[in-house]
Amino acid sequence: MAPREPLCSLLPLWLQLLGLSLGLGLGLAVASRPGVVVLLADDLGYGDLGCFGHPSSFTPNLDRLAASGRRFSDFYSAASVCSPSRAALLTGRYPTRSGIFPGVFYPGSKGGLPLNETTVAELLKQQGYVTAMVGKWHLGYGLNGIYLPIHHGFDEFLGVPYSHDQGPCQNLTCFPPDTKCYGKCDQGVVLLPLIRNNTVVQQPVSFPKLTAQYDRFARDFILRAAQQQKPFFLYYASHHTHYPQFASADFTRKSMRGPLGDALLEFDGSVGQILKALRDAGVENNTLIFFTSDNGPELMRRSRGGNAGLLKCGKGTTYEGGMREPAIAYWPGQIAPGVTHELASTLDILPTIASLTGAKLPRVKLDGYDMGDILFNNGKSKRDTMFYYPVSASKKLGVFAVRKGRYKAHYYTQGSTHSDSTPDHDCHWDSFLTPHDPPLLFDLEADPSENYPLSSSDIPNYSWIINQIHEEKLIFEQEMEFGESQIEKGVDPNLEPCINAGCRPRPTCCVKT
Ligand code: CSN
Ligand code: MG
Repeated sequence: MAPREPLCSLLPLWLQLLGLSLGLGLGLAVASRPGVVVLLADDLGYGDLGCFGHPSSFTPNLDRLAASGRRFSDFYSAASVCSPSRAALLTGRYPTRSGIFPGVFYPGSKGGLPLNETTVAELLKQQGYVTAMVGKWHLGYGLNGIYLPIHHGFDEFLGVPYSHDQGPCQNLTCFPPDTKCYGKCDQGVVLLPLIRNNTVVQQPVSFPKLTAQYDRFARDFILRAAQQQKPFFLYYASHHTHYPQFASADFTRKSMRGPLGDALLEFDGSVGQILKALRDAGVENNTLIFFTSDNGPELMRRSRGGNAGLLKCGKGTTYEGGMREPAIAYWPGQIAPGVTHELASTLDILPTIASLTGAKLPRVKLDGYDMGDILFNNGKSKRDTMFYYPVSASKKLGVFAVRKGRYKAHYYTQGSTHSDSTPDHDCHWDSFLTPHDPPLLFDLEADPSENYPLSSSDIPNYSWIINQIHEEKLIFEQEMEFGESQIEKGVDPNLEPCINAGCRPRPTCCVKT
């Protein structure tokens, strides 16, 4: 019997060619659509990492990303607390536009990130990406979890919908793993829920086991995507190093820096796990990793909070320590190692990823710029300004500070409870709202610590600089449209996530042991 003809030789030549070109086209398209991983730390300050100068932190994996990737010296989040900062990261828009002010979401918040906002996950889904989020969300839960990540472009979610001090944590094992949590957390609300997609699967979460679960979820997602030859987007938002500090047994008492150091070490371990998963999946050289933090350190927690390094104040303020963050971009073979002093922001992540993947930008006002030139050509930033809104952003007061180039002008300053207990009184809650006319002017290149306000006797072009900044502020504020506040919609305790639907009495019945 004659050997069977291979199938393709039975097909007409034009069909074979079509198949070949389709296959090639798809292959190229897949190769040109890189994996994207965004790693976000919580309340981690500018001075907290070894690669940003901390003397007793131990972060070997992040240091490796920094050594083989691009480290940013002048990278900003768009807010000094969680919810607005995360909204900006995911949408590329100042959180005033999406209504994420004042402050942060609570377990029973009625509002959330509006569903008509376009997230980077939604953009990437349109490009054929599979998408997942793991960790802290903090952009609302709402009625039956209507604001969860799975309603904002993420195919899968495993995590906690808000901060882990926004529940009674004193009964939970925390740090070290066999002891109760140190310090106070919110009372009178449900125990902290762990959510998979939109189902509460554990309440309360087990802090010492949480990170291992997250890492396994992330690894499974990456390996599955690679196996299916799908481009993927992973948003890993760790609870570390937000208060109260916790770590699993493997990381407890392993750092030189106490509870925060151990929590940071565990976060760094997750970075190592992600790198290993990418390597095992064979996609490390086709994946962009971007690491940063959501806001400055919570100095009120003393040595259990983070550290802003040489920057002034921390979380909750519009000083540099509140919003300038450590950041690293890593992509072997695509991003040359080094440090960039170019101005950049979490606002720029969406436009950068869109440009990288050929995604169409959403047809709304965006506040971000493509960082491609900084990342891939060691070039200049398209960003020249950064606007600093306070936690209680209002149309009436507008922006508190503006950075343009090397100069920063403060129109208002205000301390914050989140930045209490440092020696600098300007940071504390009882440094009340103070207008400055003319604004306090600092040269952030010569004086990154904002120690020495400039006057016309310090620099000859003082008035010109003040005028330039003022003009930028006017234009920006003219174009700023405040969205309806999602946080002022208030709270309804019945909306808090509960593992026993319909149980009474709340919140205590929402527990499964
Ligand atoms: S945050 O920290 O969510 O990381 O910003 O856990 O501003 O009222 C901030 N706040 C609880 C928190 C409350 C937090 C606030
Ligand atoms: Mg935070």
